[in-house]
Amino acid sequence: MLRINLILLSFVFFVCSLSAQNSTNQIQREHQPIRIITNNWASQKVISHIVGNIYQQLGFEVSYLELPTEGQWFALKYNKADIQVEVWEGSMADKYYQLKEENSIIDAGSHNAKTREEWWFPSYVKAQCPNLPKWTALNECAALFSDENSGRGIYYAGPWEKPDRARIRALKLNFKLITLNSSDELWDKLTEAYTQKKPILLFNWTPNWVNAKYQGEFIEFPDYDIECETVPEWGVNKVFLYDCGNPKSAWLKKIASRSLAERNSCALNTLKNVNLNNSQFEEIAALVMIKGLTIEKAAKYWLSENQSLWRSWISKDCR
Ligand code: TMO
Repeated sequence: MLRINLILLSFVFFVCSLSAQNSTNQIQREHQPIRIITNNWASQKVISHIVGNIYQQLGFEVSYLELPTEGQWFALKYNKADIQVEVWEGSMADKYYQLKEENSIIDAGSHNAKTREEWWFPSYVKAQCPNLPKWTALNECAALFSDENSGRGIYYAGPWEKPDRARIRALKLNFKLITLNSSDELWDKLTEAYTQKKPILLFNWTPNWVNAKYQGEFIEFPDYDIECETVPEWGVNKVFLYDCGNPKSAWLKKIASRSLAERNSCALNTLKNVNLNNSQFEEIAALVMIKGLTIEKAAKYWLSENQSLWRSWISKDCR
């Protein structure tokens, strides 16, 4: 009898300690820092810190993980990072659809902002190349964008995933591509050219701060179509893909890891509510790029100026 009681007692003890351990695990999981991915352009960094500050106000620990856009997918899929606040259709749709399809990421909804990522030139170039912004003007004026005697133009790209070499080939453009390592390097090139009124062709996007300071236009390539990227016979080039531009009114999404969705509905649902429009994006980027604030100061300033907006994003699950 005593022996059976002892066995029973130790069994009860075992079960209790198991469930105690389970709930500590759960608490640890819930208190695991929310790992926010920061990329390499201004609005993305500031909005990451805006969301990070909101999470901290809600009592979460936050950490920031700086990653190039190509590196973020692995981190989200394999539970090394939790959120990305700006996923752009023009440069990231392929990877987004792939990971969404295999159920490796959570779509946390779109911003109201409509986006475009495309080749861009300052308006003063039109004086020398009046058929711009049409893409066929690029070959007529390639020499203007050249830095050598070859007459071959230069297009400056940023470190984002774009099939620009394929497009140059498909549209038979007499251009070479130079990839710069950061948005800062792009803007340095732009500022240098702009102050001397020299022709330049570079990657740009909207919403962005650039349009508030420099006048310019996107190149009008043949309109984007999904078949342009999948059906070689589509478009002006019957053999090669990518004979078109990027979408002109594209989405801008937030995404989260499955881990975050499992461990924290307050954090996930608050992210789902985060929503900015084009002019808000432009203002946020300008705080850093025109007003010269640091990323964290820009985030704090924006939060102090937009209290009722960001408070409205906090999910009911958080109370
Ligand atoms: C992803 N980006 C806004 C740099 O084109």
